[in-house]
Parts: sequence; structure tokens; C-alpha cells
Amino acid sequence: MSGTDTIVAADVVVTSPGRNFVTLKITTAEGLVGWGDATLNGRELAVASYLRDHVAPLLVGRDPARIEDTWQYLYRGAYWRRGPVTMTSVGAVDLALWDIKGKATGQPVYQLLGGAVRDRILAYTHASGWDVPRLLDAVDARREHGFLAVRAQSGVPGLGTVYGVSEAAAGHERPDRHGTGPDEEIWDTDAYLRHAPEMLAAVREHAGPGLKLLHDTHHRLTPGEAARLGRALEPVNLFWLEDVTPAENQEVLRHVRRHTTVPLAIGEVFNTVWECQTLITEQLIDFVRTCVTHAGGISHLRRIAALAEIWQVRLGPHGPSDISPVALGASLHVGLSTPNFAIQEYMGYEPVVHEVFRHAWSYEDGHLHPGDEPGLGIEVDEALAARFPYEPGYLPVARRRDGSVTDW
Ligand code: GCO
Ligand code: MG
Repeated sequence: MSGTDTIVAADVVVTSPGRNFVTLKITTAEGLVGWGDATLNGRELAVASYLRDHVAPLLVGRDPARIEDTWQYLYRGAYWRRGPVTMTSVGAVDLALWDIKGKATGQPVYQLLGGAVRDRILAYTHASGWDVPRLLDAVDARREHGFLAVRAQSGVPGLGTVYGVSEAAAGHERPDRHGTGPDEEIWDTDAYLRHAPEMLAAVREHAGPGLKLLHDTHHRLTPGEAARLGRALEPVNLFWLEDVTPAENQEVLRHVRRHTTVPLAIGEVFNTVWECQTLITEQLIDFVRTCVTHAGGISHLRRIAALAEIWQVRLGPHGPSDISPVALGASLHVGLSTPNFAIQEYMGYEPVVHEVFRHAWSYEDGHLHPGDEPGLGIEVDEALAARFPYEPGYLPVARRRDGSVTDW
């Protein structure tokens, strides 16, 4: 790219190979194509419209090499800033432009980010079971596949379906696809708090001390409940306890931090460094979970990483099957080149997803690598993608036993 290239088209590909994905395709006059993930699970069409109707017309004619200028232009120029729809859209443009810059220079993006600081990236995956025996079987299966780090989630006695428990093949992340609206689930915190310590202790007992064991509370506790759970789980030696309490008010984590040393991870629903700022600068968390899809792309994730590094907070980006292989690849380019990147979530994908999104990144022996293809190393098979039309899907809604809505 001579610095005289220009963007000639920005198109949005919505496809649903097993689940909905939204991908931005930017094309330049010199024939370069860049891809950016724009998937916001359960609200996909909002981002597709933000990109198609409001961003794409502004991109045509711009210099694709000016990644940071385009980020500032889209972030500040919209006036209405932050939030998941806006930042997923900005992130998609950012990923696509980094992809183009890599292709123009013949370099994998991690080389443009300063080169590798590690040889490979530790991965963690999900194991779940409706009861503890089936959870232990799932943990064993993931370890047999080479994973050194596993997130364990189980059903809760007395409850029906709860977050994080699915016995579908690896790579199954809700929503369930139907046009009628969210499933509703009953949640009972007391039953969960009675069950979680013994469930996780059973996993630790079964797996031994070497397994990096993670658990996701998924925003469902109050700070006081989170403090009690954290203290109860200290003997289990978790790698991290995730989203212990809703963190829109970041200051409530001060209470949790005062009462427990369990490592805390928060950030997957955050979209900019400003939502994580207090958590990081007051060291209220050990890991920040923001991801390239929903937090403004590679350019902004690196800002979050830089702030986190000053406070010795490490990155453990969100990476379920509802961010696309494009985003996973982009996260791995950041992971290979960022000193305080600790671990990458990786649920895997159903086989058809790997066919639609052909990628250079790879998994082996509990670790991931972005590959050395120029750019992000992912190409979308548009003809195959077109065979999987969008289907409305909703994340579940949880209600307490008294009928009031709570966090799912
Ligand atoms: C995780 C997340 C997911 C989210 C999902 C929402 O830790 O991977 O909590 O399970 O619920 O990404 O779309
Ligand atoms: Mg989570």
C-alpha cells in the first residue's frame, strides 16, 4: 500500500452457520480486502445497520492506512460514543484495516504490533455438566484434548437450565435461535452459593492441583455474596473467578477485594478503557476480559492492555463461540505481541464455522497461535456464508423465584 490506496467498498456479511455472525468486509482500490468481526450476540442486526447505514458511506474514499485516524474519526465523529453497538462497529472497522495493512505489507499483524513476545498463547475452554459427575467427565474430555486451563460450570440443584451449562458439542454458546424471544430461566442465588464451593472443590479434588481452574459467576451476585463466595473458594486455588458482580459501578469491587484474595476477572461486557479504568488503577481485578470485537478493535484493546500493564493487571480476553474466528484471530495477534496477555478463552467452533471462516490460527496442546499469514490470516467464504441466512436469536432472561428479573 503506497499510502495512496483508497477504500472503495465496505460491505456487511451476515451469516448463520450454526449461529449468527456479522462480518465487515472492506475493499480497497488496489484490490486488498480486510475482514472485521462485528458480532454482538442477540443484537446482531443493530451492528449490521450501524455499519451499513452510518459507517460504510463514510469509509469510501478514505485511506485504509490511516487506522488510528479512522478510529478517532468514527469514535469522536459519531458524537454519541461508547456502548456495545458503537464499539463493536468501530472495532470491526479497526480489525479490517489492520488486516489490510498486514496484507499490504506482507506481514502478520502481530509483527506490525511489535513482534512476538511469546511463542504461543495459553488457552482455556469450557466444561459443563448438569451435575458434578457429568461435569467431571467434561473436564476430563477437555484435558484429553490438551487443555491446561478449563472453566467449570454446572447445574444447580433445584434449578432448571442455568447459564453456562450445555451438553452440546464444544463450541455451543447460546442464544437458542428462534424468533419468538428470550427463553426465561429461574435463578436462585442461595441454592447456587450452597452448591458452587462443593462443586468446584470436587473438580479440584478430581483434577489435582495442576489444572488451571476457572469459574464464571456471570454477574449474578451482590458484592457481599461475591465476597463470601470468593472466601469460600480460596482453598480451591482458582485461576480466576469471573464477573462476580455487575461492575457498572466499578467501586463495589472494593468491598469484594477487602474480603477475598481469589483472583478476579471482569470486562467481557465492557467496551472501552473507561469502563475498566477504576478496576485497573485500583487493582480491583487481576484480569481484564475485554475483547477485540466489542472493545473497539485491536487499537483500543492495546490501550486497555497498556493501562493494565502499569498496574500489573493481565489480559484474558473474551473468546466464546459467539465471537467469530476473525475476532479470535485478531485477539491472538494481540496475544502474541502483548507482554501482559495471560490467557485466551477458546470454546472452539462447529466444523461448518471453520469452513465459512478459513483461518491461519491454530490450536495445539492447550495453546493457540495466530499463524504467519499476512494480515489477520482469515478469509471468509462468501458463497458458503450466503447459504446460512440470519435467524433471530436471543440470550435468555433470568428471573428470581419472586419473578423479578436478574442477571442471566
Ligand atoms: C464467557 C461469557 C459468555 C457470554 C456470551 C454472551 O465467559 O464466555 O460469559 O458465556 O455469556 O458470550 O453472548
Ligand atoms: Mg463470562
